[in-house]
Amino acid sequence: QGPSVAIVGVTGAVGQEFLSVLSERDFPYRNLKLLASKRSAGKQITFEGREIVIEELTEDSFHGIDVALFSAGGSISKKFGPIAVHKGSVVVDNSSAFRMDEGIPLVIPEVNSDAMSHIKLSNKKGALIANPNCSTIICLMAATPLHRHAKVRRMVVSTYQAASGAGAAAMAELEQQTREVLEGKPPTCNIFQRQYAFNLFSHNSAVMQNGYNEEEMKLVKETKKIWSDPDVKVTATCIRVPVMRAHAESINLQFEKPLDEDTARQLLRQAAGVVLIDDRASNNFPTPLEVSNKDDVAVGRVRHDISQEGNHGLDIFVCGDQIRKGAALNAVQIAEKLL
Ligand code: 2RA
Repeated sequence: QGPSVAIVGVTGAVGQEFLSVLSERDFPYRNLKLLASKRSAGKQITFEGREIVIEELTEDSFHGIDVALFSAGGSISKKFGPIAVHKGSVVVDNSSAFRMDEGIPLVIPEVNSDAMSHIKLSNKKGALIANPNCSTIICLMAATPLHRHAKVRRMVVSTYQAASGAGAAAMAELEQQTREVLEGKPPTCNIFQRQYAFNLFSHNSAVMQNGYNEEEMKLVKETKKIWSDPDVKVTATCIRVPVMRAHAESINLQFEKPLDEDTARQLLRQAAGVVLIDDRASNNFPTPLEVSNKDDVAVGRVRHDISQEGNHGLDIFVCGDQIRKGAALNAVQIAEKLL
């Protein structure tokens, strides 16, 4: 008798990926409730050979729900997450609403599952677990095995983020603009109010007082929380690039202890959820296309940082599927830890 599961935001890109991942991983749900806005209520979704009717999300949606996977934006999570917890559900929230709250576990299962070890469905008690931001997940999947071995003192991250991070509409607009530009037509700019096709631009999140945007500050703050290391120095520059659904990240690391390239490669080869693609002879390294729709984060360009003294610096390049490991897969892996 597995858990009863609800998906909040089932019509979105991540909501749809929740369904794919639950099915592919044969998650042992007893029943499945699909929740979305009034606009989508009543529509049917074919899942595992049966028709499921989407229900409108209301305060009464969580009776008897053991696990509620949320990906419907921060305001929906803020309003309905606590209601679900009060009804006894364990909420896995993909929004940023609760990530930095004291006492709310922010979890990448391969990295810090101990942060949620006190939460089990058998406790029959509601709780909320936050899914980190996609660019944080993808970065830390690669950086953590190295951090555990040689302790990162400083991390510099440059991200190249896919359209999917801005939602299904942004993916559709990228495709539409690409066609329009190739046909010599003016690009339709509704999502980003600028041409996206054949272009790139600073991440579309708000720029804060310190000149960093919200996406960059998520990487900085979430890394410190997930590593339980408030002193680690992190800086980031997040860029939106014309790629559909996988993020790429260039990561420079400064370690407390020496770490040579070969040891780093060995650690990455052994890391769960990571695949090493690091073939200098054929100039073959991770690409967003090759990790798209896949679970693993790919790491390559592993090299000693020649600008740092001794063996304390390393550069790596990482790609990961933003909708999958960056959101839906990570959340379902958290749910699996509850069983
Ligand atoms: C982005 N990290 O890629 C965000 C998605 N939540 O824009």
